[in-house]
Amino acid sequence: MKKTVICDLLGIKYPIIQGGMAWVSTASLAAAVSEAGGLGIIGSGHNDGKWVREQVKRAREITAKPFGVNVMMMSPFVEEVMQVILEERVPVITTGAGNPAKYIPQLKEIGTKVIPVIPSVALAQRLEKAGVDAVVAEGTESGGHIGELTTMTLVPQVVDAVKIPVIAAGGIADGRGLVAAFALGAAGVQIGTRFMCAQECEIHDNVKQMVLKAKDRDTAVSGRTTGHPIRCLKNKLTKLYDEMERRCAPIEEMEELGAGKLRAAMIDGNIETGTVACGQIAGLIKEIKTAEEIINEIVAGARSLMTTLEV
Ligand code: TUI
Repeated sequence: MKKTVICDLLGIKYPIIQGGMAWVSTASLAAAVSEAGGLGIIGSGHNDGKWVREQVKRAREITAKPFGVNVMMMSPFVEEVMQVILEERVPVITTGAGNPAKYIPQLKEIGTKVIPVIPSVALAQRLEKAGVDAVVAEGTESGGHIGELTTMTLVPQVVDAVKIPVIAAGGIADGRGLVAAFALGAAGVQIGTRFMCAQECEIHDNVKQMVLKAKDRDTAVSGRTTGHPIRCLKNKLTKLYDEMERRCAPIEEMEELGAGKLRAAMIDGNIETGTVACGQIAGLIKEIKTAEEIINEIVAGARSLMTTLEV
């Protein structure tokens, strides 16, 4: 498999990063992905510093390989999560839903690589100036909190606008997606939805089965009117959001409705009334496999495609 600058930067075998999904990417999944040669990421979501420290310790019991933590910048616990990352000397962080610029100097001081997830060229350029090591350019095909541009349009524009490595995300789940990302100029991929169906992923089985059953048009975006759009599998909750958006319900009412719903889906298995954050590529995922099988399949698929295409 093609070694890229991302492999050297992060000390990994394959340029495959697992998305740091709130309530989904616990130590079990992250460590399994890292063991298999990718970069596993613990998704801190709205969890506190204590939870993050426990997950980091659990991951270190399973693997000696590098792994990262995703920091959700809208979380009320950002400060303490960053503190734990510094104390535990986590080698890599990704960030979502905001701008991590003010934390960069401290993180760089201890050698932590900082890789923000960005939805636009302007933010990629701003963060390059602030000193980040790479960016994840995430298209609107992704699950969870999303931007507007597609992966196909965002990735090459970011690649042309910055000098740091760009990792493509959004709509990628197999070897074809990895090769397509290389063709767009990316040095690697971040994959979320596919890893929801990894054996080591600790989410409720109801969610895994819902992803396996999903077809191409089964996701919906809720909350465009609130300024925090989120892509999920369609269910009773997304229908309720649609109805609220049509009648221009107050933003506070919609945000209140969303509170605690991601946990309700991912942990408790409430797939009709919870937030089943999921990307548009769900329709491609047909089986539960181990993280190692998923990574090996992506790498083998990309390898044979690159030979056929002579790239
Ligand atoms: O962060 C994500 N995806 C997420 S976070 C999440 S947790 C959640 N839980 C309940 C409701 C809502 C969210 C679920 N999924 N992806 C990375 C991402 N970051 N996508 C878009 C962005 C982004 C958006 C704006 C990054 C930066 C940004 O800029 C803000 C600024 O300060 O300029």
